[in-house]
Amino acid sequence: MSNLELSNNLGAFVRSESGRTTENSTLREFWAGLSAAVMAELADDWDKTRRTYAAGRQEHYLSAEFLEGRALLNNLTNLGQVEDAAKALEHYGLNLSDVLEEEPDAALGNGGLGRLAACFLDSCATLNLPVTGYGILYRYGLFRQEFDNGFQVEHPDAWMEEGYPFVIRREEEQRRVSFADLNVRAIPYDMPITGYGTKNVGTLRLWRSEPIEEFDYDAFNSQRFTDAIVERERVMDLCRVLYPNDTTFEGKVLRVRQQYFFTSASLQEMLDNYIQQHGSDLSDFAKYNCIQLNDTHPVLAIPELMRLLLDEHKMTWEDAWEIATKTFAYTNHTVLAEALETWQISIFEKLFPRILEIIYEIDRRFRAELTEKGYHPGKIDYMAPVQNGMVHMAWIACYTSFSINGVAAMHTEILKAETLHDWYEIWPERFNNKTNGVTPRRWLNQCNTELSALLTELSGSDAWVSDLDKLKELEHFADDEGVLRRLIDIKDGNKRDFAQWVERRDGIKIDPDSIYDVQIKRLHEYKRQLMNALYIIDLYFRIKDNPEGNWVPRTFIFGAKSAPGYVRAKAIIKLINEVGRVIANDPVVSKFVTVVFVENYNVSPAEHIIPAADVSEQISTAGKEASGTSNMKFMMNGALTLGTLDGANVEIVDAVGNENAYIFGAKEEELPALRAQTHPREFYQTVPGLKRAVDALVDGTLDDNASGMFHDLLVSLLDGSSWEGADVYYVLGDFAAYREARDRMAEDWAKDRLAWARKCWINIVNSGRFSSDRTISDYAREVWKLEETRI
Ligand code: 26M
Repeated sequence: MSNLELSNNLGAFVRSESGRTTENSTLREFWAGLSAAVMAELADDWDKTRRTYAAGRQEHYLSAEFLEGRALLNNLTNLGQVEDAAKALEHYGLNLSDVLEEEPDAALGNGGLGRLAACFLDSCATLNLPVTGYGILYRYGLFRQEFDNGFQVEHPDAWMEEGYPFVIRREEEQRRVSFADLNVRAIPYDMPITGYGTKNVGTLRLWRSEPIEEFDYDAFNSQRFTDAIVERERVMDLCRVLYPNDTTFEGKVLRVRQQYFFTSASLQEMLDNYIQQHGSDLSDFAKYNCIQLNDTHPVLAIPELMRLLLDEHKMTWEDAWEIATKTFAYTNHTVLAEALETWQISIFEKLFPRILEIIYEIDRRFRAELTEKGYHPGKIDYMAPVQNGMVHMAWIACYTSFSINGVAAMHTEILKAETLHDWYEIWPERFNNKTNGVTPRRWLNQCNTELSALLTELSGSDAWVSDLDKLKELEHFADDEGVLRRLIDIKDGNKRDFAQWVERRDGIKIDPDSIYDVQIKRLHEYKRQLMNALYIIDLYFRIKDNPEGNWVPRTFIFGAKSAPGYVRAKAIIKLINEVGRVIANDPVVSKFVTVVFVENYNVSPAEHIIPAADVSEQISTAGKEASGTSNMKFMMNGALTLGTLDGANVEIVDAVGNENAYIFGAKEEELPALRAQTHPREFYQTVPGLKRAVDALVDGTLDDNASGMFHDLLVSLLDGSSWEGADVYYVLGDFAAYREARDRMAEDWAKDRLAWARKCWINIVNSGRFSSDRTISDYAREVWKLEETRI
């Protein structure tokens, strides 16, 4: 569609959305109309891409979560129609960025794992790779967070209740999924995934459950009307809500139903497509199909593929197993023991006895194979798919998959040495690393237009947007004062924009001339937002001690959701809000310090926060954060990392050099000895500032509204409990090093903005290896064996 066409057509699309004149249409209806115009524009190429991909080798990305965020700007950019859209809207007296802000975030994911899946699809489209994402069309995405007196409260996120233009229902491609007690229809809703500089349009297919018959007419027409309605709701329940946990596993029946539902529907489609394209002999299935399992959430696809091949397609076990072991690849995203999925056998018995039977057979053959190989019975028991009345999803994944990967070099090493050590010993060739990445389209080109314009100007083209390694050629500008001054101006502009945005959104005033120090990620003890808060409390006291001191003005920015049942994480949210309140009410400290906790943190707030950040807090206990991905988004946007040697931080420092990051704290391999050496109470007593900061939790400085929450935090640091030791995450142990590094960082920033900007520049131009294009190229070449396929 040319500029002229968009201008001419927009009104019609808007009127068809609103059923009113354009004068009387709302901003939201303009958003819907413009989005509909974009969908119309994509339709032909999308169709063509789907048909082209169906014929050749394909990769299928199975994930319970896709955290897509907003779609309109991304699609307009990829179509090269941002300017046209802005002009078309101008005609109606409207501003494109206001219209864009009308779009709800598609928050069908919790955090890192779900957002990674979204970045991956973006890269697959851009690289013309025949990849399709499969997931669930949750009616309610991740809960909407509100603060009530500083406490997190959760509200439902009915993100598509008013209609959502970026998914198309494909009635004719529905499948049937059967549970022992329930049969449902799976209806696909397809979302187009556009790429940069290509006409290819990939697909994210989200399944929604519906009753087999619109109503049970027998019941409906008899005295059992309400039973019919209730039964219908039971089916709709399946896709009702995204589970908001991202660390601790909970064996909820509805959750495992969701997992089976979307994996079964996806596999049925793959098999049907194979038969249509290549005939009914399925022996070459693995030649044309590869399935990546995004953590263990879709691992039921393994026994389900076996069931379909055995029962529906009458294959022998050996032939079916041969296909399964050549088809599946598994990605692990965590080493936290409490996150590993293990389901009670009794649940599987009730929901899908045939699947359980198949799992038992996998288990029997596994035990036989390892016994044959001469392994110790104790080890076999530990590694077996079924043990002690539980089904171990990760063990099924490891046994079946031809590829097992971690998400950063350090994480993969920990998998090999610890979490999956026994598997590594037996099948070392299966293990490989794929360090995560993020899409530079959304996380640089779209969210930071000024910096992007500078990069395009200096490199003479926008080729860097789909080849981020090109930025390396700009490294020499690190010694060009003119360029560094422009970088400083751009950052200052972004900081002013953010100050405006946050004031309008949350009513908080901040000083754009202060250093913006940011920690945005899910709230978890291992991520140590508590250590960050203790630093701010300590700083508060230090400023009160010396109000005339030459304090660097600082804005501490947080964004984080806690799992609704994670009591200690919720206490930390309350604590940060309370620290912010106390500081805001202090006439002296508030001159230098502001704490902003951005409510309902999500993808679109991140797009406002990251371009404005000076400091990127990546402070997890070493060994706990598998990779991290916000660390990559920050460096791309010229923020400096304040971090531990954990996850992908290790590779970031490797890329930029020690002098261009602020690394502190205990290393993973040092932790056991350090813990044995010093009791947390000793740190508490001796580390400068620490006792006073910790005591503030309980001495009346801070108010937890008599909930006892802050006292519990103090106990967790100093004493632990009957089930865990004191300071499990080494907050007190790392505090001194954190304080030193963070103080030094603020001073460096205030002392010499040019030297600081130089470091930022080095970070930006060395972010190429953290593009998800690099990650996806590696998967495509080394795991998926996938060729670029242009339409
Ligand atoms: C499990 C069972 C029931 C309900 C929910 C879950 C669940 C959902 C999400 C468990 C874990 C989930 O996500 C974990 C996650 O996001 N891990 C992060 O993955 C990122 C991408 O690889 C890494 O960068 C982060 O380090 C890692 O914490």
